[in-house]
Amino acid sequence: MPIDHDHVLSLLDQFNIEVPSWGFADTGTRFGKFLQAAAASTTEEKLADAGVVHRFTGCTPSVAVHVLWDFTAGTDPSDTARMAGKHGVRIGSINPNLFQDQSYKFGSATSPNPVARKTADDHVTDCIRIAQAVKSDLLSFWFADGINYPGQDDLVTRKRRMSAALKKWHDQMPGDMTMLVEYKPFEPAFYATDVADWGMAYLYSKQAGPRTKVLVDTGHHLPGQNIEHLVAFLLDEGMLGGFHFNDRKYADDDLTLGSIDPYAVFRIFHEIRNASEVHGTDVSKIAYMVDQSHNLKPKIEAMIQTVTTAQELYAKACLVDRKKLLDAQARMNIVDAEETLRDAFNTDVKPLLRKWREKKGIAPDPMHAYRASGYEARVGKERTEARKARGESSSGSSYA
Ligand code: LRH
Ligand code: MN
Repeated sequence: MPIDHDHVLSLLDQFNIEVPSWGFADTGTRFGKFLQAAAASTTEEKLADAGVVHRFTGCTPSVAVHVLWDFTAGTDPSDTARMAGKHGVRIGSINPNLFQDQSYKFGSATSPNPVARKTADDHVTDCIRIAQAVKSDLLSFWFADGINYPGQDDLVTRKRRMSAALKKWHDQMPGDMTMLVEYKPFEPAFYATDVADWGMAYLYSKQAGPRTKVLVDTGHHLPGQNIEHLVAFLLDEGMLGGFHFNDRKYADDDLTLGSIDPYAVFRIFHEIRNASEVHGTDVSKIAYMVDQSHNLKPKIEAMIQTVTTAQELYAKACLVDRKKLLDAQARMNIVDAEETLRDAFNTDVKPLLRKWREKKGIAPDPMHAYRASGYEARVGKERTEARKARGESSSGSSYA
């Protein structure tokens, strides 16, 4: 099948990926955190690193921020938006933090403790204010809410509290803002999580209001879950809001995209292209975001690797010969149908991406160009000095 390069190049033009501020900071597991000299500690350093990734990849114009990790109480959030602009990026999705406060021991919006529910409500009100100040139109919710033991709390009462809270926050948002509901089967709760799977997130979103969609974090599924199937389902329902991309072998490992199962990511992108090209579904508003913790890899290299891998797998999905696929499906010829996907997946798209980068006026090999820039060594020195000057040994205590 002749490859319509221009078609794929124009689809790549629309394929922007949002990077997480917390992906540039020192992160770890409960067993420890390995520090990197070049790790970002301050919000400005995280935005500077995001700017570097955008400069070398050309497709990461926005940065997801986590309110308690990236905004200091009492400071003007629009300063952060200006800072982002200085580094050639903009503030993307606003992530409320409804899991770190001590009052959230039994949950946030679902907690039997009214103090926790008030803390959560006040925080979300603040997040909506910040979103308006930085001109972000995306509020991205993840709830650690859940219980650890059977009988610990009434699951239905918690469900009703969650519905009421999401409905209130939906109606509180200005009309141009959308909110995403991210589900997760477990961790930190280890018996029941209040937003545990796509079905619960779907219903909570429907009940909250028309500007509420489901966020699929690829690491938030029990082993064996067919993620591209639920993506196809949510898309056809008009309920897919976005993704947190990462990879995993076991649980919410937050490894770099495509490092374990690139074909799985390709299959997700295939369903998105299929929904658009075969079923006419509007896929233009899907928020493609990365959510990873780079505990061992150099953080900016891990992010560049992730973004270029996502571009490659998306370009491959754009190459699926859908006319041939539909014909094989109609003939119920399984092998021919599967081979149309494998042909696309096995196509080397690096030449196409080099052509796309050439058109964008950026280096053909982002990783090579970044390494040649010497950025990591330079900021490693600067930030080690800066941390010393601030009397910090490492890049701070919080998660990111
Ligand atoms: C929870 C999660 C959520 C974030 C956090 C950094 O596991 O995926 O999206 O807020 O990671
Ligand atoms: Mn996530």
